[in-house]
Amino acid sequence: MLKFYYSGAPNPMKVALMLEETGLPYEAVPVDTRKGEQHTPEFLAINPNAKVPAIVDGDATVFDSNAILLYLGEKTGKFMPAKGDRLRGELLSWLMFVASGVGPFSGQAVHFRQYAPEKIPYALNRYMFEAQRHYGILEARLAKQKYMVGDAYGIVDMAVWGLARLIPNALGEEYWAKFPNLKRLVDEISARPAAARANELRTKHKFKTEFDDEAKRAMFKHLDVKVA
Ligand SMILES: N[C@@H](CCC(=O)N[C@@H](CS)C(=O)NCC(=O)O)C(=O)O
Repeated sequence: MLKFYYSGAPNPMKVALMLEETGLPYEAVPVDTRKGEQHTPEFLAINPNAKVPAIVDGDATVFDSNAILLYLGEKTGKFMPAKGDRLRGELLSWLMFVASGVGPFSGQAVHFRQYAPEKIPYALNRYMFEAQRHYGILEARLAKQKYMVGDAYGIVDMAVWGLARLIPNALGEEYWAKFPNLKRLVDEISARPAAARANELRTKHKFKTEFDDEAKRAMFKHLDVKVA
């Protein structure tokens, strides 16, 4: 059976949503990143980048959330345009845009806003600006069409949902007002039974909640080294 290595964080939740949407049978394997389980040799053999999510599906090992969405979309033939469809290029562009732009910039905005030991105005301004600029691009797209690609709900919407639903925590509560169409999509997806099941999954395993020194040292490896 497909093994899904996960935690309740945004990137694994995109994949949990897709697994629940497709109805594929899977075994959820918790990786408690606050305890450092992402750094065990067993997990590094699955994802050398030491992050969740990852899946092992028979002979195939796939890591990085958007790569997994694409893999599962191709495997099932669901939630994405078929090979040769004119929308395939758009799908790849938006999927990569979310993976390489929205995710990293909003991640850094959260880091400098909530976790950096010093408040560095330059870093805060740059990452808050870039996070908003990226969400603004999604907002403009969703002002013109209901879903990110074509006229059907699919894997890019799931990728967006995983990250954008945390806008209030990541950027601030007031930011929803700037992105009404993004909020419309997030709310629509969150109301789906598959999203409820994905959220419920997190309660099946007990993950550490404290963000203590052990958690910081497991997730922020740069704290222990000086490279600049
Ligand atoms: N590009 C990766 C990023 C994965 C990622 O950042 N995962 C976070 C949870 S959302 C994680 O594992 N954090 C633990 C750590 O950084 O040690 C993806 O899209 O899957």
